[in-house]
Amino acid sequence: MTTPQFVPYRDRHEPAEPPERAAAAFCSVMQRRRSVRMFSDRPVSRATIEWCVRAAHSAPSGANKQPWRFVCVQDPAVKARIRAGAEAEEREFYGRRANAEWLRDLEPLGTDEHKEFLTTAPWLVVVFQLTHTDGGGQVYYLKESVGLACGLFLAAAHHAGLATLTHTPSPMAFLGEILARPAHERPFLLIPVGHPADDCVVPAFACERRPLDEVMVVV
Ligand code: IYR
Repeated sequence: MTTPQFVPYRDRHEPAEPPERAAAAFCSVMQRRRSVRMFSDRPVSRATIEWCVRAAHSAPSGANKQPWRFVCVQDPAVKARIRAGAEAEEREFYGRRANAEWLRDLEPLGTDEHKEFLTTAPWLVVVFQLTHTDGGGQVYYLKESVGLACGLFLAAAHHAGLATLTHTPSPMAFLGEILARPAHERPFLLIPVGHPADDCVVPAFACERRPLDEVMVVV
């Protein structure tokens, strides 16, 4: 039996302005995030990526098991292998796997099997979910935990002025093979990170959000 230990919550984040103004300011930053598929090859320092991973790693997780690994790829040869693997899966997806409704839903995004951004972006952050801890212990609420960490990563990168994409070539098993990850690590999300290309465009449709009263219910 472990006796719980508590420490005072002293290092609280207390913004200079009241909560409503602070929330509105953060919202206006987050509303300018876009999923970007046109990256510049402009470098991004390793330290920047480390800060974003630290922010992601602050996420809550079931029983604080922190069931994630962020494999951060900058090696051009590894990026090229990842691109080849992803494009092979995407050729299958667009050519065979996706049904008609799915393909129709993707039309406004203008996506296809070509994934040039996987070699242009200076970093590919491949997020793995751990089906067990490194010591073989149980993990809890795995998808929720890793999803939260990924969300914080996107917010941290955006806050730093960087663009990201949540890319999910499916199936993603090739990522574990290329990156030689152990069996208890399952690929979860592939996040290219970098500066947007100077001539970057984003789908107009992706900027639209349903009105608040459709997504929020107050009782
Ligand atoms: N993984 C494919 C297809 C794709 C699927 C969804 I759902 C998207 O929101 C975007 C793309 C691709 O990346 O092209």
